[in-house]
Amino acid sequence: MNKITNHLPTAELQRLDAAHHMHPFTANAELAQKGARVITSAKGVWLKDSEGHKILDAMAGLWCVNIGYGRKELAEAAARQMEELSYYNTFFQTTHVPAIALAAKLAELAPGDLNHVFFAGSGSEANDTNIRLVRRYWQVKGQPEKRTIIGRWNGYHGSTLGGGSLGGMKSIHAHGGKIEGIVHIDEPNWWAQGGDMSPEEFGLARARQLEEKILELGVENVAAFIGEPIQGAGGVIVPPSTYWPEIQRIVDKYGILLIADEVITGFGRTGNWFGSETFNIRPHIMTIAKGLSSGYQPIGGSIVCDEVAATVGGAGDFNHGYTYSGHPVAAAVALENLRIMQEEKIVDHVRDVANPYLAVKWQSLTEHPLVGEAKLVGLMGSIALTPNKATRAKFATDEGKVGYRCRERCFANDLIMRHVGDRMIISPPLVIEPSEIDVLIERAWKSLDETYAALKADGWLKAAA
Ligand code: PXG
Repeated sequence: MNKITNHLPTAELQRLDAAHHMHPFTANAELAQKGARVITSAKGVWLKDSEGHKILDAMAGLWCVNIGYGRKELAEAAARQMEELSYYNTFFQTTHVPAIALAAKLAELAPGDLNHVFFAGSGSEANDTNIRLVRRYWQVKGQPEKRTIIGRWNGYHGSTLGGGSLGGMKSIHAHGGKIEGIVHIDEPNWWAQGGDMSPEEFGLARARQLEEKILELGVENVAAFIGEPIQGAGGVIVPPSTYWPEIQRIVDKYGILLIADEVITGFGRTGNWFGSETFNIRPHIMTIAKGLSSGYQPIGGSIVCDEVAATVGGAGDFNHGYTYSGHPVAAAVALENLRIMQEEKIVDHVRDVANPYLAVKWQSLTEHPLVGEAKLVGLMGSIALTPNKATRAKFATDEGKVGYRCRERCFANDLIMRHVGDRMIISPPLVIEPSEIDVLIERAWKSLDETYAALKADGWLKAAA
């Protein structure tokens, strides 16, 4: 049997990894020197590595393992589906039961008249679909010049050329460029950019940039606005309460399409099925991936409202699709994941148990000398590290260096907590229990203490001028 073995010594695995495996978003030569940590198995919220460490995964993999690791039911659903129908496409007037059932289930779960699903293999692919979908929509409506899409600086929508262009990460644009017809407005990041404004004033000001941008471009040229209800990869930036209502007002006023990228915020992450519900947003299209299958299979998609689906679907072929759109095995696994989420009331667990329990402890981290603000919505949280809380100062060292050191301390303490710049972020599996939250907080305090001591010793507690 051709079994994938874990029995090689760690150093040998690391050597092979360094020799042959190109890691995403990684300085590969640097990692080769150090050796990647080899993860071998996982159960619930816990990872195990090749050295036997038991690591608390407060990132749910990459924001995706919502129901926790190692659920046998999903493995069985995959095996059953592979035996029955391992693959068939949905391109040429055929369909299959898993894609039908999953599309119908998503139409039931999604708010409003988001009733139609275009499947993809990932969030990036789904956002590429969205670019073509909104441009095609306006073309069919007889307004082909309406094709510019407005996104946000520091937004993240994937790393295909389309997804990376919708996103506002300059570091991504710098590697391979950006497609035409996508522009960006500033993000609603009050902590870093709010200056002397109150969060509410700042939220309004940032949302009004959308109106300014529409007027500058001419509404006749604007197809859509895309945003994550909460920016995830950008550092768990929770917008001020005034932000989304104002965005919604502007979108409604000018009649452009609204795409809510729910790749992270979907499937319970914010304490509702979708972040759009948490923030009272009414998107025409929702991007989904990650928690849709809890990461057990790669699958994503766009959930599309009646009007957009009818317009695009009523005008002949839409020349777009992926070999694995609606892949039967991925769809069967996603369905089983959603069944578990519903039957075990996992969204209720987030809202009624895990969030309230974590919220108090998460907020108490602001008592630590390094921690400025602490934000938590559902089970998506961030803390801002700062040398001066009163002025919300940045460190004198390059942005991200302190965050990186803190992440290294977390790693050493068997806690996966990521850094984005000098913000530390969490997004644990939604099934996390209070006793596990205690461990998370204990390890976070220890890591912060160690970071603080190290910064102090190295003279790194200085604020930027
Ligand atoms: N939209 C959003 C909001 C995302 O967070 C994507 C689209 C793209 O999904 P795929 O499946 O193509 O990766 C994402 C993915 C990070 C990190 O460092 C975040 C993501 C992916 C990789 C790394 O936080 N989010």
